[in-house]
Amino acid sequence: MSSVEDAIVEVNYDELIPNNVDLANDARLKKALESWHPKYIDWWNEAGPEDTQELEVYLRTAVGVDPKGWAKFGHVKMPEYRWGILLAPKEEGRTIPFGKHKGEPAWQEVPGEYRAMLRRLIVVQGDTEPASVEQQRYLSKTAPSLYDMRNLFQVNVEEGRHLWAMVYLLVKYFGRDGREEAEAMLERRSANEDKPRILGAFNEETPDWLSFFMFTYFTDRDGKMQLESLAQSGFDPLSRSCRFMLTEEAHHMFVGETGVGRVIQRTCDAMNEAGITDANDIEAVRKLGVIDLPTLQKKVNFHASVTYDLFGAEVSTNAAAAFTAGIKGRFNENKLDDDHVLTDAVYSVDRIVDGKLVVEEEPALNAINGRLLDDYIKDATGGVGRWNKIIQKSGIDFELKLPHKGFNRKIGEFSENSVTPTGEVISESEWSSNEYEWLCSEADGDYINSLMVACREKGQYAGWIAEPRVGINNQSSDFEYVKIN
Ligand code: BYC
Ligand code: FE
Ligand code: FE
Repeated sequence: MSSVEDAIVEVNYDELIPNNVDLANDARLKKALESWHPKYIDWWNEAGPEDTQELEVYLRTAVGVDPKGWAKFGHVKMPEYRWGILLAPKEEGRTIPFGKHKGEPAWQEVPGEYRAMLRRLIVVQGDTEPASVEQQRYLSKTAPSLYDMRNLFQVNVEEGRHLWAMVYLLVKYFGRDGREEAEAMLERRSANEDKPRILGAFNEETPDWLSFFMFTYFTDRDGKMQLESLAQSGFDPLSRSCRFMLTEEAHHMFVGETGVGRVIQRTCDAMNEAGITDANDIEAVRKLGVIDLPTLQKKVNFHASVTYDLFGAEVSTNAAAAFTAGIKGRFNENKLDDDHVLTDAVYSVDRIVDGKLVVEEEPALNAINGRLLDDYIKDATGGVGRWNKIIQKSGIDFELKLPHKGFNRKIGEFSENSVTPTGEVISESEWSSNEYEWLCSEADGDYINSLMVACREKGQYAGWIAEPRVGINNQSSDFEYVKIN
């Protein structure tokens, strides 16, 4: 690639597709992306946020990739949002950081022997992005405030941009089959029986705002872990794409963590005002029109466990092959202190043998997914602790917990067993009779739904959620985040 490309840090907005990849000088790529663009807009209008074409939304748009000042804010209509292609700056002399090609120069083109593997990973990553937008299609109707509505749309347009990032890689580096994969991204639909999205969690519903906040806390965090592992890739264009995507991802998890935190705050405040001290008195708390803490725990159980499944089987030869090939690394690979080849290393894997939880050593290469899941669980613990601080400070006796790794699993070591949130192995019949102690029942869902009424006045917030402490981009909480004409 030319040194011209390396020098581009500012994004060129004069072109139809803003980019820092010197699109103007790559006629074939430009043509392919310009023909994909209208199909993308059709998809957005058909499957993206419903009836929102005329709304003017206070969005950030990436205008560069300098970590200190990469975004600008302004009101835009979403179909006119400038979805662009942005890569983190190239690191001169970068080498492949792990696997059997460790130390060789990073690949600037697709290595032939790993083409199929690389394409598969890029397609899986890309598929999740539009899937999440589809899952969130109807939420704006019941937004608890303009501030929240704006955050939803911000997440949506950036997930759209993440799709662009993967489509760029497919179209630029994978020729004809890459173009076919790019089309297929717009054809699959979340939860569609005939052409579902690829991974389990992305075919689940996001039926209410509590689910949205939990999703952005738990499932966008899988995005963080996976993108970080792909950012280590020896295939440099993938690494650079993912590094920039991670910059945007932080806000998605912020929306989730603060969203759940505000729900907790409101519940605790309402309980204190009413003089209710027993957090488990669900009936009394619900009479206040707020979400009781045990129901929040059930939501945590659901979203955490379906997200655990997104790591694939803990022991996986696919993951071993991708690591050895230098295509997908571990979380923070560059900060780990070992040989980064792992030929003789071992890793502890939790599993069930004869009905009992045991820990067994596996070759570390085969346990790459298990390790990433463990890293994820550690990463997800922090925010749960901050939620508990809110409860504690309110003087209420209740503690939220992440469910055990084996709870409600459909994929991997625990998929054949029933495990409680605290990690007890139980029979199928015990599971069936207790399932709704741990996961939301239809009645719980109906209750949450009954609270979902739109609040569309500036500075107004629905009764089940506290106002944010700070607004977006230093604006106040009663700023007109969305102009509804
Ligand atoms: N559902 O050896 P296995 C994000 C399949 S989220 C359905 O167990 P492997 C975002 C698997 O595909 C991040 N199928 O696992 C968040 C394979 O099928 P094939 C998304 C599943 O391959 C919020 C077979 O089972 N990015 O960005 O080592 C909003 C055996 O596979 C599932 C990535 O995931 C499942 N849960 O790992 C917006 C990174 N799990 O190939 C966006 C790219 C496994 O035999 N993907 N299977 O037909 C990967 O690294 C890997 O594909 C996986 C699976 C980690 C997903
Ligand atoms: Fe994303
Ligand atoms: Fe995200």
